[in-house]
Amino acid sequence: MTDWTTDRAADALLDAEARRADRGPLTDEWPDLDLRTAYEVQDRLVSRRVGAGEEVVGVKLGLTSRAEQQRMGVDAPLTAWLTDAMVLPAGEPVPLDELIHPRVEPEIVFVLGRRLRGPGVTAATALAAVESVHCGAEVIDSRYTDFRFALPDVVADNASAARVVLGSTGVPPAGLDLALEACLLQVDGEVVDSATGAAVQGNPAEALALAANALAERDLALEPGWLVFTGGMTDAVPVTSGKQITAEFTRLGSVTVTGS
Ligand code: OOG
Ligand code: MG
Repeated sequence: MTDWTTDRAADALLDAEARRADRGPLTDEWPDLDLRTAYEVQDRLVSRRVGAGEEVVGVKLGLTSRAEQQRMGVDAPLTAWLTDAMVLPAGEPVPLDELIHPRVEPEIVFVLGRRLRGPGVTAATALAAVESVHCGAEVIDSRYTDFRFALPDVVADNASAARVVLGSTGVPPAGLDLALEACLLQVDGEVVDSATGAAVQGNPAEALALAANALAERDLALEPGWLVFTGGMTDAVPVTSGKQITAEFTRLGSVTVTGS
């Protein structure tokens, strides 16, 4: 028996975020929390946000690259929700006073031109629904102490979603080789990491297909106009006051995130 419910878990995570108070993993207190129930917590949490006036603007994938999976000790990709309140306009500093322990990671981002609904979506059919490809940066901010969690914990926590920054240059997918698209991650002008799109499930289009097929299992689809953040290509780096983190891509331009 447990006193935990999906409602109570969603409240606990929203409360941790609002108070900027990190907490222990849910699974410490709710060891039976399984993945299915964790997605229910995630959905509940996002319904609360929508009830408070936010709008869903897309999805993010998490743990699609080995770099991210190894760091977290978790070996499966997951999906989570993005709302308009999470979108940080390019050039605006990360509001450190609203976050717990934010980290930044470079991502390849799709903007959808058409609805994409699984099952059976392949990388090729997924790309056909894409209007433009952008570089991006995600600011993750786990509500769990030291980013320590098991897979159901991070799913419930909406995959640590906090802010997303979309690069301003949109490139049509035709003519891009997203597996070869490279990214240099720089902190205060120094290269600290690099990766290509192949780090993300072999190709970010595979991650997009994965998202469509995973959502279909819950009878959900990716909608036209939505953003899809395909997952960090490198390990995420902490963003602190005054620090400048730039992700520079081969064909997709660059995006810079600065700590306020
Ligand atoms: C989970 C979120 C990971 C990504 O792109 O892999 C993620 C976490 O590491 O806190 O957003
Ligand atoms: Mg991410």
